[in-house]
Amino acid sequence: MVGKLDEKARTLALASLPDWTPAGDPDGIRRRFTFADFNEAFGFMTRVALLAEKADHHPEWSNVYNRVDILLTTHDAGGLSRRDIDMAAAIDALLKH
Ligand code: H2B
Repeated sequence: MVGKLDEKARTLALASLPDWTPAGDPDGIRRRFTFADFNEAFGFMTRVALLAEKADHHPEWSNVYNRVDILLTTHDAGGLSRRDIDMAAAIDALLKH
């Protein structure tokens, strides 16, 4: 079982993820992704889904045409945990190649 990040770890982790914004309710981080069209957006979602299954850590998300909104929070911990930070970094890495 993974725990919520304490204040110091949280600040440090957020500094390493400049494209993600703290979200209040539920406690987590969010990022909006915009693509050329639905096909690109859904392809991205497919790759995130594979990551999520592998990590057993699943996003709260929505998609409207070319836009994907992702919120990462850890249900088991009731807030932001290391698992969210790792998942955010892995999602960011998908876009670098
Ligand atoms: N995803 C997220 N975002 N938070 C969790 O706490 C979580 C999860 N827990 N995916 C996992 C699945 C857990 O329910 C299973 C049983 O491992």
